[in-house]
Formats: sequence, C-alpha cells, structure tokens
Amino acid sequence: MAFQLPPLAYETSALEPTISRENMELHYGKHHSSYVTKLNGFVEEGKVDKNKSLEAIIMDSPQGPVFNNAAQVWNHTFYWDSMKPAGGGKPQGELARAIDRDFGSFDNFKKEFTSAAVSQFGSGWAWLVVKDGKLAVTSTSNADLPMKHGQNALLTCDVWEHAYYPTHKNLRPKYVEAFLENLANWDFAAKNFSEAS
Ligand code: MN3
Repeated sequence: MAFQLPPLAYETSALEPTISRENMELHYGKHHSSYVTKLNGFVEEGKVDKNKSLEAIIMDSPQGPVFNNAAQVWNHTFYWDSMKPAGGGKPQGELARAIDRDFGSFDNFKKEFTSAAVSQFGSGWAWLVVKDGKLAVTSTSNADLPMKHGQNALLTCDVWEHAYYPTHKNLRPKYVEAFLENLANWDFAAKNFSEAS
C-alpha cells in the first residue's frame, strides 16, 4: 500500500474526557483510516502517482475525490499531532510573542480561534496559520487546508460533526473550549512556527 495510517502518539483513551475513547476509535480507526484506504484505491486505479508525496498530491489536485481524500489524510494526521494528553495552557517563547504581537493577547487569540471554529458552517476545520511571518486564525470547509492558500498550518481543530458528536453531541462550543483548555499541543505549534519562519 502506498499510503499508511500513521500511528497515534497516544492511546485512544488518552484524551478523555475531552474526547472519549469511542470517539477516537471511530474518528481515527474508521474515518481517518477510510481516507487512507480510498487514497490507496486511487493509486491502484492509476489516478494517483504512488511516487508522489501526499503534499504534492494535495497541491497538484483540483477539487474532487483525489484532493478530498489526500487532504483529509493530511488534515487528520495534523489534527492528532495538534493535541496531546494534558495539553492546553499557553504557548511559550517565540510563538507566544508572535501571538501577543498579532492578536494583542493569548485571550484574544482564543476568542478568535473559538469564533472561527464555532461559526464554520457545516464540516470543516479551524486553524492557526502563519503567512509571510504573520499569524492568523482561519477556517476551511470540508477537506480544504492552509497549504492550498499559501499558508503554513501551526495548529488545527477538526469541527466535522464526527470529531465531537460521540462525546459532546451537538455542543460544538463545549468541544472547542475543551480542545483549547485540555488538549492543544503548543509544542507542536511552536515547532511548526519555527520551521515556517
Ligand atoms: Mn475528522
């Protein structure tokens, strides 16, 4: 198989109670896995060059099934890394200074990120991104992602219903608040920021 489901860095129960084990098993084991399987199907059908990187497939594909499945493989891997057990809190160092510079304060960043995540209509993603050295909060629909817009992703929150319904039912704001308070992996975001700058 050309593409593999990457291993999680933590147990499926490790993000409880913010994300239940059942929720993780469904999301990682069924949804993410299914995007990988479909992408490999396109390789077998000759619609995707197996020697291309995932990023190259995403950048070279127009909107459609190949793009959707490749981008969702990338988005989910990035989302798992955007969280960690006992995460949350505040970023440190260069990233913390850039957040203060570009959002005014960490609290303002949290408000903007929460608003983007909660108001994204239907399925999609909320992101902290950097473009030309400046931080911004964005949201994207369905499988769309920052690299298609010339931005580097630093952190993401999946706001598709499958990401939170098994744990929080329809309460997306509760999920987003808990994501920031308990799970956000600021070490990962800081590493992405240093690599992008
Ligand atoms: Mn998802």
